[in-house]
Amino acid sequence: MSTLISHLQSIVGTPHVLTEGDLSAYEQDWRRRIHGKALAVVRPGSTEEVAQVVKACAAAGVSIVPQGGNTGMVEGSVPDESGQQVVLSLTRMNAVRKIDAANLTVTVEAGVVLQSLQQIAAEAGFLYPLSLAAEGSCTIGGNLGTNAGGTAVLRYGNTRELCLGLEVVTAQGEIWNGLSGLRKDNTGYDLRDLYIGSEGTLGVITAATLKLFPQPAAKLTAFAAVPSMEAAVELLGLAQRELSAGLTGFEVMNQFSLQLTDQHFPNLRIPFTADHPWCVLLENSDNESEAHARERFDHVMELALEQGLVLDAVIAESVAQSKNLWHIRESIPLAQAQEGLNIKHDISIPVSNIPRFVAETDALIAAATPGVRMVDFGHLGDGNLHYNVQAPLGDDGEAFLKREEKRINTIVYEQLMKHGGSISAEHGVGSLKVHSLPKYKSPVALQLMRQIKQALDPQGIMNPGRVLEA
Ligand code: FAD
Ligand code: 2HG
Ligand code: ZN
Repeated sequence: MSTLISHLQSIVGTPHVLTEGDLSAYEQDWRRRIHGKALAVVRPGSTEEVAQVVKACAAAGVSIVPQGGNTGMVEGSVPDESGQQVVLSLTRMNAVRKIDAANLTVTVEAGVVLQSLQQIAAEAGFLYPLSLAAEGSCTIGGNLGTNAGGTAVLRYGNTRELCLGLEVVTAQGEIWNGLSGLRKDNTGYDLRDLYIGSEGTLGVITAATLKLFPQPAAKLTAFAAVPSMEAAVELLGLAQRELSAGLTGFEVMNQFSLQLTDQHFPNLRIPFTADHPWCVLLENSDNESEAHARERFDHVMELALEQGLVLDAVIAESVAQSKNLWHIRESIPLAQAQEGLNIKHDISIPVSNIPRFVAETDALIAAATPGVRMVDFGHLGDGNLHYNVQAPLGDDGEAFLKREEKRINTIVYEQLMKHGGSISAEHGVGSLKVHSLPKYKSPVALQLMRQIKQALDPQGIMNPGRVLEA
């Protein structure tokens, strides 16, 4: 192994091969559920260096875990405990290669942090719409690797829909330049879409050409209390009809998720937490003006109040207030983390089935594990719930997970199958759900996935044991 380490040092430079000291930022996942041990953390500075690193690892038979901001939620971005895997950190590759204003595209390297890209796009007069609470540290490579969703999917789609081309280093260390920027290209199998969402198991994404959009003239946010999940779904339909493409966010939060956030972040000034079972955050993006946006939003809220879909509502008076409302929603995962280890279910269900799913599953979980606290929130606008389960008050999170995680997962997953859902909406499979996948995905689909893995990574060195069992 020392030969491989010196070879890697000769490729990327000795300071960029980390083998000692505190490597926990690379070896521990964001949720603090697993702590692996890397043979080395390698930080290449160019696509050519990535290709050479992959070739060196392949020759030595050493597997590679690609890593961006390490904010992934499914234990897919950190090494296992063997001390034999190389973490390939892309964060040094953070250049913006090109903005093509007429083509409405930007080409960036994989290590660019999402928030930097949003800012760079805004400075050039455009919108890059992907938005999620980890945007200050997650990277474009990680977003593509997981096909991240976030809060604007109902209008702009997942990361896959935002990507026009990729540059990839294959598992053999070849460079595929597919940075076309074309909106139409029917020249065979879609390799781009294969790599997107493959969680580092097929190759390393080193750069991407992404779509830009015109900035809306105004964005307004409203926060509304609703009497039930049924009402939240009806409100979604009303807002879609009235605002059509202007509706760019529709998030739901249950009472306990807001109480928990209030408890851990008391400065957030959450409107009406205590009295209502559910709250909804709506965002309206308008191409005319703020006054026009407000007029349309007022109209939606008036209709919703008349129809009993909304019990109380505030419409932000300023950009700062809008940001604060978003901040409340985005603080829920952080509040959950502060409360302790918890069971996460990042699930999707046809919107029409969500009220029944939630009512039935809440009851089943309460009967199986009395006292658990449901932290239920998410992107209702695209049918994605974070249907999370916090240990009963006073129960130790780790002990609770050991005791109950499998049982609760089975209840939730069986319910998802009954209601036409998926066990992973936007976070991916990683190693967290890899053993559940065979039970809940079509055997034919799984077999095709295995064949693709075998064809693109015959040596099995790319992030083994993630997505597919090793
Ligand atoms: P990492 O965590 O480093 O890696 C994630 C996966 O991608 C791993 O399997 C890794 O091997 C692979 N990968 C990383 N870089 C590359 C590359 N260059 N080439 C190939 N594979 C690669 N996700 C959502 O979808 N929506 C949300 O709303 C959302 N909110 C979040 C909020 C918080 C507070 C946190 C902590 C996470 C959230 N996430 C969300 C999950 C996470 O932020 C996303 O999955 C994000 O896209 C991961 O980016 P990253 O750079 O941190 O990737
Ligand atoms: C979000 O939407 C993220 O905030 C995280 O996807 C969800 O913590 C979670 O379960
Ligand atoms: Zn989410």
